[in-house]
Amino acid sequence: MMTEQLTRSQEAIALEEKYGAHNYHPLPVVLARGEGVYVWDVEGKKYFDFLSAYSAVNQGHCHPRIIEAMTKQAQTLTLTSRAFYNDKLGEFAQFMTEYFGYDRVLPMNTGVEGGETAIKLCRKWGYTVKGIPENKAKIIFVQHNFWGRTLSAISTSNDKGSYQHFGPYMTGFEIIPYNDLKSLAEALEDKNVAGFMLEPIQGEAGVVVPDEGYLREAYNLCKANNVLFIADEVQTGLARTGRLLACDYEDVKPDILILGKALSGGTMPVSAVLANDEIMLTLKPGQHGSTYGGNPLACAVTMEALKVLKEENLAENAYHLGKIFRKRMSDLAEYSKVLFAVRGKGLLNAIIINDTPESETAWNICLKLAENGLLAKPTHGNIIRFAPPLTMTEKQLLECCDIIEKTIKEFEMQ
Ligand code: IF1
Repeated sequence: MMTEQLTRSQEAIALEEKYGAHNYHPLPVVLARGEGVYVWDVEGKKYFDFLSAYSAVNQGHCHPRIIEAMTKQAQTLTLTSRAFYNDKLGEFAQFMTEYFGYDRVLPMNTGVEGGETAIKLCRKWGYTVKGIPENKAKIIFVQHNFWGRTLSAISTSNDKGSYQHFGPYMTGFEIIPYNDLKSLAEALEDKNVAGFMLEPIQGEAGVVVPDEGYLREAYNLCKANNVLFIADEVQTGLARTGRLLACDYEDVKPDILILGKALSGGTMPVSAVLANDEIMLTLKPGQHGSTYGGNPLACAVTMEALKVLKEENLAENAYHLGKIFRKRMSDLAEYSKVLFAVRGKGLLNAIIINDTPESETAWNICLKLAENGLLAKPTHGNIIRFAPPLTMTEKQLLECCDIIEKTIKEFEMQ
C-alpha cells in the first residue's frame, strides 16, 4: 500500500504529537526560519509574523546586531553562576538601572520568575519595612490577569483553564476587578496589604485597555496607603504599546517593575525586576537567585536588544503604526458583520470577532489568515491578538491590513 508522503510540516507535527506533552494547541504551521517581520514554514511559505512570540520579538526575528552580540559572547563565556562575579553583570546592572531609572536590578530568566521575584520582594519589604505581622502580608491582583504558569501565578487567576486541578493554592492573594478604583480603595483599607500587582494593559485577557487615568489613580491610592505598585510590563513593556513602558502614558513610575520577553530580543529567556534601594536591599545574600539569572550571555544580549529599541526608535514606530492599524480595523468594523471592534495601544492590538467565545470563527479566521500569509492566533475565544515586530514599516503594515481585510471579507459571505 502506497504510504502517502507526509509533508515536512505533517512529519514535524506528528513527532510533536507522539512524543511531546499536549500542553498547547498550535495553529498547524511549522516554522523553520525567521528574519525581521517574516517567518517561513518548512515548505518555504513566507508569512508576516503578527504575534511576535507574544511580544518577545519586538526587535524582529534574528536581529543582526542582537545575534552578533549573542554569537560573540557565546564564544567567550556563557554561564558562571552567581557563586562568582563575571565581567558582564556589573555593566548590565548599571546599563539597566540608567535605562529605566531605578537604583537596582535583579536579573532572572522567565517572565513568571520576574513575577515571583517581585512578590517575594514585596512581601519582604512588607515585613521588614512596612511592619506587617509575619505571614500576614497580602498582595492585591486583578481579575483576568495573566503573569505565567507557576503555582503562585495560577493562585491569582480567575481563569479556570489556568488554575483548575492544580490546587491547593498560594494564600495571601486577593483578586479585585480590573479598571475599578473603588474596589481597589476598599481592598487597600486592610493595613496588611503590601502590594498591588497588575498589567498596565491586560494581554492574555484580550488586550484590555483600562480607562484613561486608572493607572495614575491606582498608583496614587497605593502611595496613600503605603502599598507598593507593581507593574507587570512583561508583555506591554519595551516599546510594544508605543512608549518605552505602558506606564509611561500616565507618567506612573512603578515601585517594582517586571520585564521579560523582548528584553533579549527573542533569543533566550531573560527577565528582570527593577526597584529602588528601600525595596531591593531588603533581600540579603542567599535569600533569592537562580542558576542562569544574570549570566554573561543574557547580559550581553539584553544590552544590545535594548540599544536596538532606542536607536531604531521602535516605540515611536509602534505608536505611529498602531494608529494606522486601528483606523483601518475600525473602518472595516463599520461595515462588517464579522469584525465587531478593535482595541489596543501602539502595536499591541486585538480585534473582537462578532461571535461567541465558544465559536470556532476566530480560529478559522486565523487559519485563513495563515493561508493568506499572516500569522496570528486567537486569545480567549473570539478575540484575535495582533502584535507584529515593532521594526515593521508602514508599507508592510498596510500590506498586512490588506491581508486582514481580504480574509475578514471572505467570512462576510458565510
Ligand atoms: C503561555 C499568554 C501572552 C505575560 C505577562 C508574565 C508572563 C507572560 C503579562 C510570563 C507570558 C506568555 C506565556 C505563554 C503565552 C503568552 C501569553 F497567552 F499565555 F498569556 F503573552 F498573553 N506576564 N505570556 O503575558 O512570562 O514566564 O512565559 O516568560 O504560557 O502560553 P513567561
